[in-house]
Amino acid sequence: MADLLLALDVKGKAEAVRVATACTGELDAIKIGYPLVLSTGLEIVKDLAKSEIPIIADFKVADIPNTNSLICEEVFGAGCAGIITHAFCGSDSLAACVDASHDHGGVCFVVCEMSHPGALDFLSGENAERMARMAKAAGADGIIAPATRPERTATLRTIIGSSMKIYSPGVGAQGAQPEDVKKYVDGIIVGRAIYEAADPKAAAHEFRVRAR
Ligand code: O7E
Repeated sequence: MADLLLALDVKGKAEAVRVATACTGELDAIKIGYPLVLSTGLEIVKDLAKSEIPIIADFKVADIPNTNSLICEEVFGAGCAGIITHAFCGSDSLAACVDASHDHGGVCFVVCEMSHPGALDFLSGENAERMARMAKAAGADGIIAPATRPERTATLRTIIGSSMKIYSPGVGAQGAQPEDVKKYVDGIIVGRAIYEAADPKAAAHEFRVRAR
């Protein structure tokens, strides 16, 4: 049984609020990232907060420890409940992000293996497994692992155990189905298949039911 996270990669406040409002009652969290925040500013977090579900900032943080901490301050100061970081900058950068998140009462998720074909160049295999171990050692709240490669997500689950969460993108537009991964993960991340649907609420409802 997995939660449903909407990847709200639309542009502008009006469209973001339209989709989020349409999906009221069908989502467990909303993930915002560069496409939306660069078009609206971080104030969009306050507008989306009316939906009363957690807002997770997908900034795939990847910098030196001090910069990562400063990014976390802004994200949590704006009202986000969580942040998503990369791990490939190393254990000190990752620790800074995890610690700053916890200092602000938030959660930190770590990208380990990505969902797209190009992930096989670097962000997969042994590298992903090392990053999953690093995420666990850093005290992260969870990892990101691909719905498009469920067998890899299953492997990463064995590394992190059951005390950390896995959120999994790739369902819908990238071809994966909720049924492919729901037994390995705590949440599926769905973007285009919901926000581009003629009826986003109906689409969200169907994904939520299928993820259960
Ligand atoms: O393909 P869509 O439209 O369903 O959108 C998927 C979303 O998940 C989109 O925001 C993309 O940036 C994100 N994502 C992936 O698609 N693949 C990954 O490997 C990782 C992410 C992601 O969200 O990383 C942090 C969670």
